[in-house]
Amino acid sequence: MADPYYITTAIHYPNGKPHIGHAYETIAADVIARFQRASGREVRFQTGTDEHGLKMAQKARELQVTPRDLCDEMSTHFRDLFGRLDISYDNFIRTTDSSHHRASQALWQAMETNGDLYLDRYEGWYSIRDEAYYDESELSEGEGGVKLSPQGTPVEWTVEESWFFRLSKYAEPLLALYRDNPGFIQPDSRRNEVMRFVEGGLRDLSVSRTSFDWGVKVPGADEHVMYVWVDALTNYLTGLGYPDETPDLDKFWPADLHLIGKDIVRFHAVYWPAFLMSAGLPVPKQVFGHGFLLNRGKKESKSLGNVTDPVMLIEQFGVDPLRYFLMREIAFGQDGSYSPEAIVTRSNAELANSFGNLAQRTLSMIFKNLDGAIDAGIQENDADAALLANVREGIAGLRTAFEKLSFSEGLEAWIKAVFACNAYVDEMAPWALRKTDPDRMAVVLNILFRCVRDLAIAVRPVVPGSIDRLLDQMGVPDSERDFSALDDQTWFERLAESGFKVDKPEGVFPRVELPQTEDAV
Ligand code: ME8
Repeated sequence: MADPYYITTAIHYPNGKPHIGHAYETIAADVIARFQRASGREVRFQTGTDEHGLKMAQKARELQVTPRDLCDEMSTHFRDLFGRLDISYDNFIRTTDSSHHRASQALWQAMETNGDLYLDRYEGWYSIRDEAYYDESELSEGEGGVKLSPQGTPVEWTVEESWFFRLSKYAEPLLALYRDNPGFIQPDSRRNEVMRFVEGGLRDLSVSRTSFDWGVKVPGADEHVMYVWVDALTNYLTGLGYPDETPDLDKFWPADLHLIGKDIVRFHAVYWPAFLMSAGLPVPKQVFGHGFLLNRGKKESKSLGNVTDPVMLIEQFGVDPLRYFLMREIAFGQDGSYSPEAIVTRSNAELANSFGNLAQRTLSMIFKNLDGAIDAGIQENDADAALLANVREGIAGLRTAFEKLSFSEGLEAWIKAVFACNAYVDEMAPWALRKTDPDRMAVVLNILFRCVRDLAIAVRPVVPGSIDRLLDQMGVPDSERDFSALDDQTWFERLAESGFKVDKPEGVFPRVELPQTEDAV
């Protein structure tokens, strides 16, 4: 039986159209999901939209639409984008779904039964943009004496009757969790931040609001809606059928990985495990806080006028060059920058000129010089064996790095193996062998065919659409595109015996170009 693997992204606020940060996180999660599936795991991959809270209610008021209409419209944009990005999610959750209200209320009741909820009065600072409470000590002063949160967003003084969660009670159990499971929060820099925060002591958390009603109603206290983060975090359980004891809940909970951005680590690594402990549920295995994507080194914002629509990037460069660039260019976990020039440079150098060209040259020479036929009976020499070993090593490097979410490092190992193949082509010069030693040319081309197939399977989680078009041209069946196929030594013989012939190949990694004017991106 395949080992189950449950991965989630953050659920996104649909108070506007999706931005490049949403695309980045979801692509990374998709690469992980595809990688785990290719490794033989039974994967459940969930994403969605976070539709309640003051931020959504305010945005709807500003646009003079109902919150429901705003969510319906914007959530569709997220779903469309994820379709275009080839995101292989199993479940897209919307927190306005009735099943989610039911799950959130059940979790609330479990925390209440455990004596962790009480009614009191909240007085303190709240940031609507972050949907977060802050201590006075965390604030700084902005222009005109405005108080700002650590994220640089304005805060306002809030006074209202509120339910509280006994977060203070969980400081010690949380610290024990972090100590016993060093991998629970990653990367280490984020782990250290969270540990310092919890070591400073935790205050009870205000978990309901009465000043607006766009949220999940508190059971037995209808004038309260839950604090949006209480219901938002519950989405990870809702998607598995909670509170019913479903087979999915049994199989996939606790989650293997909550993939989120660095700004919301506190919610996932402090509040969420505390809620779960209170409700008597197991905590997730890992929370990974990735870095932020910057546009030429700057945070995108409407006031700077540098907001990029990810759909435009896909239309400009194609989905796979974008996916490859994001995974290759940025050390996962750290902040990273992107620009149209960087996407073009990376994609052309590695996808088009290196791997694409290798595949295209190989298939085209087999088509032209060997009548498209594959030959399983070849005798390899030392140089051939060395290349095959090099490719195996590159793929092993990719797999080891991807296991620890070091995508850039993994793709580095992979591209080195691609370079080795191209050096081999240049050295062997099969076009010259065609006249001098056609038998040796056949060996060289067959060795290359094997290398291309293996390298294609290895990189498939990153650029799935293009790789599937390539593997179709190579006669590799759908059922033989996972990592287990890399260990199967019989595939080549079976393919040769099947009488398969390479047809005139079509390149799958075309060169991409910069838009005519900067404004076009
Ligand atoms: O925080 N680069 O939603 P959100 C990389 N609804 N990642 C970025 C980014 C950037 N420039 N900007 C945002 C929320 N993100 C909550 C989550 S989960 C129970 C509730 C990431 O739409 C951000 O860190 O503001 C988060 O992980 C995700 O995009 C959604 O952000």
